[in-house]
Amino acid sequence: MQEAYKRVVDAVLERDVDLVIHSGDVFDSVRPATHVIIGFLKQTFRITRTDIPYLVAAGNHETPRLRTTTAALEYANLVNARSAHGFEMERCVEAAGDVAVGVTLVPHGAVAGSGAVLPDRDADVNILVTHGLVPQLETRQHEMGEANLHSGMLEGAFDYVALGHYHEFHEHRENAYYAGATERFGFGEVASVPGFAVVELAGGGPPTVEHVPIEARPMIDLPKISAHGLDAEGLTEGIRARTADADLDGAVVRLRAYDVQRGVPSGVDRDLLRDLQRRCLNFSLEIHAEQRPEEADAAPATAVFGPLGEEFAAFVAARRERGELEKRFAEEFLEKGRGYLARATSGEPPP
Ligand SMILES: [Mn+2]
Repeated sequence: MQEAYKRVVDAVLERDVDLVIHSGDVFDSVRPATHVIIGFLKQTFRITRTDIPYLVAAGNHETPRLRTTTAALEYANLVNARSAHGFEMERCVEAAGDVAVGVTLVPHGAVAGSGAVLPDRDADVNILVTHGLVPQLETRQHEMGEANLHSGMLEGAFDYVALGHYHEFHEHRENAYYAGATERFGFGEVASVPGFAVVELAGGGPPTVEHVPIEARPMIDLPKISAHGLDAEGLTEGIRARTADADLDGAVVRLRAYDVQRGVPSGVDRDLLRDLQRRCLNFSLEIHAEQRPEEADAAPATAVFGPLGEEFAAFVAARRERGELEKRFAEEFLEKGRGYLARATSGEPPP
């Protein structure tokens, strides 16, 4: 996130913009790590210290479940950005030269409670910023806790609607766009182009919207392994062959193996996996018992084993052998733990 956001700020400062808008999910949680918050504030201040207004409406990831919890996004206000991160819509008017820009921020927490949202009549130009899925948007990217934006909310006569949540740059209407994410967040997005949008509003006509790509971390989906008849040594060799000549340093890498027999994954060479974990930003080895990718994709991800999964299985097995865990509890514990690890690896939130 850090590098991508810095690149966006670099690119924004190269252009002569009047206003910067973030349409949500600045952070991936209500309580992000301190270095993540500091990185965000440092970069955001590079914009606000030049007196360019910066406005942000919180997304689902950074919105607290309880109204009494403080969202980390509130820190943004300390560097003179304006963040709406609660459960109410917020409005303000910013000056862009001699133009009064009315901005209406409807954060994730206020989406459900907002009826029709109307522009500010006293402003020259009106922008609505909100976060959620628009009706009819066919997307594979479904998340727990996301909000659907009802069409009534988007029908006010705004000059521009800045939408957040969907990770692709996408035109919903001629005046309503998703800017898209600045990073790829999973292998479903291997083909997407991270970036941001530059919007030009002139003369009351439809806005001109340009998607500006930014350099992103390489994401590599290695050719799949068919592990039919392979033992642990054979699978190790398969992994070695796929990774030996690939340029994986600093990349997010996935390698999938199908038709893998029981017991084989635990025998894969650990030094090789450790080395791959070191070289890649993230190396994920997906082990599937199914013979074909389509079957595996249809079934829920139940069998994702990485070094961590093996570690956990070994932990449970050792405690069972020592008699510290009762058989039924150990089985349930192992199954649940594996489920959590698989979901964490796939980036899905827990149920
Ligand atoms: Mn979101």
